[in-house]
Amino acid sequence: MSVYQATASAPVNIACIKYWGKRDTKLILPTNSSLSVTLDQDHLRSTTTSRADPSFEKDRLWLNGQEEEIKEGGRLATCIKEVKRLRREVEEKNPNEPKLSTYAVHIASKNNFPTAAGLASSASGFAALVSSLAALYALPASPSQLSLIARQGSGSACRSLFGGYVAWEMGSSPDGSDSLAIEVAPQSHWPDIHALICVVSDDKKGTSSTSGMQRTVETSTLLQHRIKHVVPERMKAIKEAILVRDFDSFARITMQDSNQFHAVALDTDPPIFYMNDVSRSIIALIVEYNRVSIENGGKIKAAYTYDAGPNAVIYAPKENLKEIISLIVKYFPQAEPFKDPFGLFGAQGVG
Ligand code: 2P0
Repeated sequence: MSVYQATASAPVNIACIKYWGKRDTKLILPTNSSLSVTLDQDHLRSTTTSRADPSFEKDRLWLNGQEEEIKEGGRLATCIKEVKRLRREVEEKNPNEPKLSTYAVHIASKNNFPTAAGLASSASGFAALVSSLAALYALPASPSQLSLIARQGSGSACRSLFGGYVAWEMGSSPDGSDSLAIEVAPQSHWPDIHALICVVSDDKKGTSSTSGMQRTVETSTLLQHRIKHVVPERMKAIKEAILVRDFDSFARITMQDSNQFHAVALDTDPPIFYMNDVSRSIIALIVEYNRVSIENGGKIKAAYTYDAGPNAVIYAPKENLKEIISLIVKYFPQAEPFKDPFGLFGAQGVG
């Protein structure tokens, strides 16, 4: 008897231009395009195994060993349904293919980092889920096509289908068919950029991204300005910076966009605070580090960015990492020691 099973894994991505706001909450269509860097190390990944079997009674999913309900019409159910739809197309074209789309699937997924700590676990999770189902069903789909499905699991997940530098183009079609991820450049184009992740807290976050961003859409006037007048220009400029490997521009845009994302969170009613005092102190440290460099005729050496949580991600060229790590350890002596250079609190190559 044949066993139909496949395993896939996907890494976390960290946005430089932030996704925050939906114009369609069911299809997960964003109010602005976004751009991220996918991390390439083994320590921030989701790994998912999917199995189809005629003896299974219903689709089931386990996350880190705990069974999760697959709610009808919910995000998980939508992703599974959409991948099965693509499988049916394969079966219709090739009648000899086993009818896997008619079998229920069992899916087991695990993250090797804290869930919901502002470290984008839903991004790697849904990307790995869609990838493992696509492998199980041997779908002839490109990463961009799969990103259309992963997007419906969690918006930011569409960007984790690619390594390297990735854009999620917001699209304009009401059915979402052009709201997908594209590769801006592979990691190999600019391998010198590293991401240093400083885990300020691994507690679960207070306001989920999903509910927080809709509150922002409903109440923030600053968000409207951002969508219309800021993000389109920034998307162009940061893509250009990546293509010509201009770290100075990449860093300035990344820091500005992190600041504006947290400003729209603050402009939400009631306001949302994701950063804490330690987060802000790390910003001050990076600002000062860059100021001294520029004052001495140098360039920007590091860029901070924060997602929907207090943890800092610092992008920097590899040559500056040692210096940055020693600064952080000096000013935050209570921080976890750097157990290994690729731990949660350590240097990540991107890609
Ligand atoms: C991002 N974030 O671009 C931004 C920056 C958080 C801050 O994408 O509702 O978990 O599942 O589509 O993808 C978090 O939003 O939200 C996020 P849903 P998601 O990475």
